[in-house]
Amino acid sequence: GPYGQEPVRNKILVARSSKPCNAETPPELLIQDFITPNDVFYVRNHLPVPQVDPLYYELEVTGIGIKDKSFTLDELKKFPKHKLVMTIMCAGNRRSEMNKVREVKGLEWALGAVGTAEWAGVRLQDLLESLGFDPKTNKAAHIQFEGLDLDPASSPYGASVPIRTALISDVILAYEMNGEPIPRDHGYPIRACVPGVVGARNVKWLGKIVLSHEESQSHWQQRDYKGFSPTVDFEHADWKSSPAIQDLPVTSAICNLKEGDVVQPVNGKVTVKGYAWSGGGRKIARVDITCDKGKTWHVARHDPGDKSGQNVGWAWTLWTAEIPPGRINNVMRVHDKYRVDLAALSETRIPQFGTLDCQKYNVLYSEKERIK
Ligand code: MTE
Ligand code: MO
Repeated sequence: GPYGQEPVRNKILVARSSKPCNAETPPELLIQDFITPNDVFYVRNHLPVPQVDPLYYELEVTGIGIKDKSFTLDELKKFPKHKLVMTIMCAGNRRSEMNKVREVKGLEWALGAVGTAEWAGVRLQDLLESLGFDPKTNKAAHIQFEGLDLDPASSPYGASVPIRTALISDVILAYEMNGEPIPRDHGYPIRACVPGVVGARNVKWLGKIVLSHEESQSHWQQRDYKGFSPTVDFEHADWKSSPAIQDLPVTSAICNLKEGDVVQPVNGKVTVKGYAWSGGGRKIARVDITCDKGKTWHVARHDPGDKSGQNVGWAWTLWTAEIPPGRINNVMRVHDKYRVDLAALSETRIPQFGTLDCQKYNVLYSEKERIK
């Protein structure tokens, strides 16, 4: 069947569906390192993973104001190689927390549909300029990306981003992930890496790029990945009335503690760890955590991030905070240990709702600054 050629996967990933494969990183592995190893990076597939022979692979590039051309993998690798340290997050990340507020359609992700890698490949702008693209005169409004994965009616997965996003940000067409050829699950041999925008636009198994007046007409651009008023459900959404999600808002999640965990303070403190990230290149300036509904705040420490200093805002911040448990509201004392109540450990400060996007429930308040 169509799922007979799936790659072998690390069993440590937490499965959310099997055909197609959707699986997330366990929380303790997310915060282990700034860079998420390839074999534990979350997998979000809508369709079977295509089998691509690198010898026959071609990337077709076409559209407004450029010469049409198909590039082989070798031709793509002849362009200057650029590196990009980038976090990718699925719009549905943390939907299971949102479901506690109001049930929504979609996979039951916990907080592990996110990860950070060093991607390397060709800058989209370099590739387009080799085809005569001129940013000053070009009339295209959108860049469409098409995957080589096909639905049962043989339509490919597709998405688009506004041309401005593609040119002001460091968009690359990656052939490497953390120094290795991109694994099949993550888009072998070429993947569009569009930093700061929702995972869904980072098209894997890239087969075609189109410069167009229009957005991608694919199902995933037009009738999915949009936000609506809380009372609108998936079946009754007026899809044309809402724009396609691009930048994601700021979010922050606790990864080392679960609801109901029993912890023993060390030197009178409980350690809390997690990640924080915002779309749009808005680098995390600070993470604050409250245990008393916002009366007092503890400033978290940023963990050592990308050593090469390449985290210009496209990647997450891992953080650690030490909190005196005595001040944690509603936390039950069990002898000298404490039972964790995550609702008491955090505040919802970033209300954001959509049928598909999440109201992030277990959030810390994160300050952010725009860097671009
Ligand atoms: N690209 C193709 N061709 N097919 C897909 O199903 N899924 C998208 C995006 N790119 C998808 C795709 C979604 S919704 C997300 S969140 C990311 O890829 C997931 O990337 P990952 O599996 O490498 O973590
Ligand atoms: Mo996604």
